[in-house]
Amino acid sequence: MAKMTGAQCLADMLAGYGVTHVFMVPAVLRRTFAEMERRTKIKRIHTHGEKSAAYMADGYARASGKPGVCMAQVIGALNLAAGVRDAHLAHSPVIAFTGGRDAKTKFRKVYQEVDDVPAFEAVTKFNATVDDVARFPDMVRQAFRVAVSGTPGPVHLQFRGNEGQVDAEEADIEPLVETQFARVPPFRPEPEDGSVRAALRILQDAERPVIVAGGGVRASGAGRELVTLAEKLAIPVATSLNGKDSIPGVHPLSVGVCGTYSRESANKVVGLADLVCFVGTETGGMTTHFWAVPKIGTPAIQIDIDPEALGRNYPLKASVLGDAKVVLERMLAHGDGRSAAKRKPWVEQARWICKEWYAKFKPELESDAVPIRPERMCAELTKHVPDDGIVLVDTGHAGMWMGGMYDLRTSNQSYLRSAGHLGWAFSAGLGAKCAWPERPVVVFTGDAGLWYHIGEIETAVRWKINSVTVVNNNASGNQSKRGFDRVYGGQQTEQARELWTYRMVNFAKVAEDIGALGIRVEKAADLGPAIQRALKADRPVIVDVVTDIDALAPVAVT
Ligand SMILES: Cc1ncc(C[n+]2csc(CCOP(=O)(O)OP(=O)(O)O)c2C)c(N)n1
Repeated sequence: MAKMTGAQCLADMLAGYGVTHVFMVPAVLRRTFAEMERRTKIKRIHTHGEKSAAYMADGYARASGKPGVCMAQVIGALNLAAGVRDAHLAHSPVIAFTGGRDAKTKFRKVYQEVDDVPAFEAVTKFNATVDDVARFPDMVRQAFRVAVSGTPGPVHLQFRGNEGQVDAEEADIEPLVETQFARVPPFRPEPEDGSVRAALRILQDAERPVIVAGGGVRASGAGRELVTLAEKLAIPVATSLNGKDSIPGVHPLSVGVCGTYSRESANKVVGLADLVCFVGTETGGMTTHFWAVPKIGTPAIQIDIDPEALGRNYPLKASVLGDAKVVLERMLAHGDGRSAAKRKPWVEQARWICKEWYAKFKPELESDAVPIRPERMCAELTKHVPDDGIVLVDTGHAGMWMGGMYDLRTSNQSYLRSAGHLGWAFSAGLGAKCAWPERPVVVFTGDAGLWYHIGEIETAVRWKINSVTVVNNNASGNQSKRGFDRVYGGQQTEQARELWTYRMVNFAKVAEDIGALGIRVEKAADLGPAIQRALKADRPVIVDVVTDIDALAPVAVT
């Protein structure tokens, strides 16, 4: 083994694992950055905040399946931890590096220093310190292994020294790389044959079954197998928000997103089902509308790679432990297509429920109203997002509008959503575009969501990260309107609006000033052409859409 510095070793290992971009606010691992320039082609994306750096790494990771790497020096570590929280909630393989305490000086009131490690505990699968340069190879390998294995998730490594100066030291080390752990999934655990057959028997016996597909289907790359099985056995498919791209929304068996930020048709179909088959979903509160859809007690079966997920929230008739793609392949191989005939009336009923939903919302989806209706924005995006587009959606109202009203048209389109943090989508979209420069990336966010990290427009311009961000600009966080009406006993006071409204700002102008392309849209008829122009611009674009402050998304039905 040759002597090398930690910086040389880390730069070589990141390149070896196929990392193309890292996202950070300096100064951390400075020597590693210098070695990246000398030894690798890795792009070092210097952002306007650690939280947005973490979101970019998260968008990069979810869009590509490869770990996204973000970094902060000691004073930015908790900002970074805050940003890693969404990756944790979404099971996204983000690797966070921070600078941290040195044994020689800790407890002496070192400038900017607190013990940051505990803050990462709640939001990571593996949270560790690298105290000796000799540990670079094994700790970095472990970071990649943990991030992508099983149910993926974030990892934190704190390097000794407030800026991780341990990277300057030398040791006899080898930059070992295990490429198997360079992306999700590193393993495809085979299910027990008996468990597959037992689950399949229950599924085939059911007259009104529904599949609820989650983000685990995307992690496994099992969309095609899911749709083929649903077609073979004639089973409607609902998805979680995180699993929305498991099946195109235009597929005849797709009933939409179920749960809280959902489509009425999905909740109705799940509610009527005599059996629910959960695939790669943690059956959390959002997906089940706090365990009301389906009701606890509804017969259920579940497929997951994590044994602890099986049966956590719904008692099961059968469970299958394994990789989603492999399990669904096995079910397809053993499945009896003849059992589909008895489900014809059920599939027709599900289709009818979907048509009923569409008829109910058609006026808003096609509305020409001024200010523009958000539903019309969703319908225009359904039409204009290219066949291989990646769509990223913020939370709150953005999650409700797009979760319920937007449809993927092809299985090559991707849909990624904030797992709860307002302000995630714009930055995550930049990360996704770094991972897929050749695919169109379209972000949907509210104005409150954009404000969080609006400074990253400059990052996009500086690095030519050409995502398109469509802003539902109602000069407010109007999702909060209902909540404030409620606490004021039915109707809030005029003054209460100060709790959720903002100044109306022209984000197109702001974008232009920073060097991006800004397009302001005030009429619904201009939306489609604006999106098309943005997609062709080959520049970072903000499409600022002036919308109705009184438009409220429909609430979940049970
Ligand atoms: C970090 C964080 N803080 C607070 C919230 C609560 N929250 C959810 S939606 C929302 C307002 C959303 O406003 P905007 O993005 O403008 O969309 P609009 O409701 O106007 O459509 C807020 C404050 C959150 N989800 N995340």
